[in-house]
Amino acid sequence: MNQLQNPQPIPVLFDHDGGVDDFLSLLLLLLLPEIDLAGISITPADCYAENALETTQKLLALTNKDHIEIGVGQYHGINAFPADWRARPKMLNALPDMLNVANYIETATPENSVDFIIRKLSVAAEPVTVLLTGPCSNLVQAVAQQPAIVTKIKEVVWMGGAVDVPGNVRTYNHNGTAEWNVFWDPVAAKTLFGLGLKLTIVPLDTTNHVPVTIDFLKKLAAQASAFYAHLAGQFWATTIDTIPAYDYTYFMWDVLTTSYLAIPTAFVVEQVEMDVIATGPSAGKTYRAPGTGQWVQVATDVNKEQFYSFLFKKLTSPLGQ
Ligand code: AGV
Ligand code: CA
Repeated sequence: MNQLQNPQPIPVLFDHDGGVDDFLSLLLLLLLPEIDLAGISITPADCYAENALETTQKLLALTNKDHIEIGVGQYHGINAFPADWRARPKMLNALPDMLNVANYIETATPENSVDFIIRKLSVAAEPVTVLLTGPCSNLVQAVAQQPAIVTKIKEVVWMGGAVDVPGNVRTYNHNGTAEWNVFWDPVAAKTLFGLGLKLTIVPLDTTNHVPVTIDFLKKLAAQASAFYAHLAGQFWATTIDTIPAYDYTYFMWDVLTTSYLAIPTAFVVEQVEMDVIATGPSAGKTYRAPGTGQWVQVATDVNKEQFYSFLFKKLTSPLGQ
């Protein structure tokens, strides 16, 4: 570790929703020396919780970090993810590298994510960055139950929303203007925007620039003798059949959002007054509301080359470098 560059790792609480992309984000977080992961909570949104818990525990074991505690959410949002999306990441647990993890810690009755977030923030010695790569319900419920924890939140960084681009929800009675993490619980999203926390969103506007490309995967495969590069390549390979159309293209949504913590200067950010539509055919739409909205920091663009090279470097390095 370069002690000069990283004198103090930043404390991060991570809530993810168990997608393949969320696990690549978790792997990246676990490999970043600039981050001190204070806890992981799961939202049962783009996954089934039992699969997501197993993958989370195995990644902790594979990075020698199984002291990190995990919470599992029991709240199910207003608009469920399609079942075939939710089932997909189960495949990760069938990959040889994951089947071969013998000694991982299995928690029989994990703490509820909301209680977990309250507990972790309450005991934090300094304000913590909360990273969300799924819906925001767990955090919003935690703040509703224990408002004092807001003083322990330094910043919320959320993969969510679509500001000046179309959304990615294609479902019955919806007009396509929302991004899925917001749509799952649009009421919570509206609440989150109103909490007055420092909030940075990484919406589809930015993530649309970083698809999972075969070129990137080929480059990573060439480094497959590095264990984590090999593992990440296997994970991404499970997403590649989502490619045929815009709606079904797999992007590095969560991985990009996670990278914001380590390479914020690679992003273009804009302060925007925004609001969320909570119900109806535009439920989950995040929109500019000048004069009436809440101030949100929006990552509107990213230096793609800087992002891909950062990611490549971290995934091909040994643990913690
Ligand atoms: O909308 C993006 C969010 C990200 O947090 N998720 C996937 C990422 O983890 C929902 C999503 C959009 N399209 C998808 C999604 C797809 N084709 N498959 C699975 N999930
Ligand atoms: Ca996600």
